[in-house]
Amino acid sequence: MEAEAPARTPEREDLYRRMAPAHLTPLWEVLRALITPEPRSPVQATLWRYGEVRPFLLEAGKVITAKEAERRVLILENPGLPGQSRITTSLYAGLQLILPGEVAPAHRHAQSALRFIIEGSKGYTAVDGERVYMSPGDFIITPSWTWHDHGHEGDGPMVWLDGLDIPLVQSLDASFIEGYGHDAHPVTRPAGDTLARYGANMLPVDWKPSRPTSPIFSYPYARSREALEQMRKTAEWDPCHGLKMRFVSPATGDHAMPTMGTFMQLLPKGFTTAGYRSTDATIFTAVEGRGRTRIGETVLDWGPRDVFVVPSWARHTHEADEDAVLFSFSDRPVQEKLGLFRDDRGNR
Ligand code: 1HN
Repeated sequence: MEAEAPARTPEREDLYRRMAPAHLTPLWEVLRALITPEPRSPVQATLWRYGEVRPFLLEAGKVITAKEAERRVLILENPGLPGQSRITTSLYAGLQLILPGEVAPAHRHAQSALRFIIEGSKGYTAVDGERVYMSPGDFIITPSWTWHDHGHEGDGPMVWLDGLDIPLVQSLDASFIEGYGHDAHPVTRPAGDTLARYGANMLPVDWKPSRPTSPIFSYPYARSREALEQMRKTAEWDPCHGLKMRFVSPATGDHAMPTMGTFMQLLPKGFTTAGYRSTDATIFTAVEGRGRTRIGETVLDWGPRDVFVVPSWARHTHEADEDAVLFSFSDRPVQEKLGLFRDDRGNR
């Protein structure tokens, strides 16, 4: 392929001008921008410090109720994609606040949502009539087109990180949303029913999955953390990831959600990962520990509850100053299913 676009001669310019009203445009003028030799992302490596965001969230809690807002969320908008409500090209992220006694009314949408709990307890999300109580470090799923409302029966603010596949659905023009018409969907199952039914290494004998999302919608931190703690005893550290696990559906072994891959990793104190890059831009939040992530010239110093994003195909390393636990999510399941996912463990 030629390194530069063909020259624009007066004859060619005249042709382009005359074809434009017919909704025609020459490929050779745009080919190099359309198909790049490797990913060229507008996404910028960015960190949101929880200490900086939290006061704005609490202030938002004073100026609007969860009910009026529908969802009281501050969007984590990537500075490379201003005004687009995206944290990466394909994903949306925000920090949601619910205060004691509030409700976020029931609705359902085509977009899938994940919640990763940052602060507070005794808040719940109800999915199709089953309440799941949420605590810090828990990973919660709201599958596509399921009714969901949130409430808070505890004291103090409750905050979680929302991840949704909004831009992905937008790019496919496949968005639907519907209000339930009442604040809460009726409670139809006791809290804990789903985790017992599908999350105890057993499945109901003749049960078959009816949707591409995990039947479990709560992955409590106590269980994930305990697994990491047990596994560290063998000290089988991956040079690029430390000890990194993928959340899965117990029904299929596939990613827990069809559009978003979710991960939890342990980096022991003093560990520095080898350079790694992959085509899935990834959103991280630290649950425990402090450290930093180097992405080219950029250094992101993180601590508990901070959120940061690593762009597609950006080589990076993580360093842990203390035992650190990172939760992360990306569009990896989509890329894998479409045969697009690539990663590179080289250190150049
Ligand atoms: C939504 O339904 C939630 O259910 C959070 O908590 C964020 C952002 C855009 C559209 C719907 C929620 C959302 C959202």
